[in-house]
Amino acid sequence: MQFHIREKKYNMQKKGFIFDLDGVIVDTAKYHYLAWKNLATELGFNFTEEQNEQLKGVSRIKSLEKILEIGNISLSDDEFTKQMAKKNIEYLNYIETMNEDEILPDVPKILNYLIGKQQPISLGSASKNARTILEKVNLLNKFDAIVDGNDVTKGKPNPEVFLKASKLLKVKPENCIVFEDAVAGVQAANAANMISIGIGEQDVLHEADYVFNDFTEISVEFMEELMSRK
Ligand code: B16
Ligand code: MG
Repeated sequence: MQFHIREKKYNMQKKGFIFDLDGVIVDTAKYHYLAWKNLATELGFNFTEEQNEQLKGVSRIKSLEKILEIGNISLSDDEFTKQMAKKNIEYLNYIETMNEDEILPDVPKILNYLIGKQQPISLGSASKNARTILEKVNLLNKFDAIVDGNDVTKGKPNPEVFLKASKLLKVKPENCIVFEDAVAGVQAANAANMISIGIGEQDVLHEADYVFNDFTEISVEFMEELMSRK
């Protein structure tokens, strides 16, 4: 992205930029997968990388429900809670080793660009570990607001997470732009009446207003155009 060119062509407005975490800022899906896979193995069934795709953007509770469905296993409430806690401990062990090298391409560039343009920025993640991860990769201070799995009662595709972010940023939902890698997240952004930008494959994220493979494909002109919309 070449952010130094073309100054002041557009009349910029204040928008709210909301970033999902896993799959947009960092690739923690691989760590979720390893931890869930080990849990499945212990329970006696296989859990594939393909099946893991269904868990993107989905809360921890819903993830375990889906996995148990795949393995055709039912657990008592107590055992369910125990397994979820165990998975999270293992996941946190993987997170422990994370550093700035794991930030996805051009993410710092786009965050710094938006900060330079005084655009409000929020996180909008389903993860209860979001703050820990942002600290690990040294990005926590880039955000004006953080909304994560600890702040919501309804998971994506419910728009609660993004509506809370818009409130904290003091920007109306229709003036917010969401970057999401999950189908459920794109649906949540659309339900919130926000502009949805899918990060990933067009085929998968076809419900998004725009789709890019990653941030290296997003031009300064595109960002300026978004900010100049009435
Ligand atoms: P945790 P996102 C989501 O993060 C992940 O995509 C999803 O796979 C995970 O189950 C969920 O967070 C909950 O994570 O167990 O850390 O609370 O994509 O919404 O940033
Ligand atoms: Mg995600």
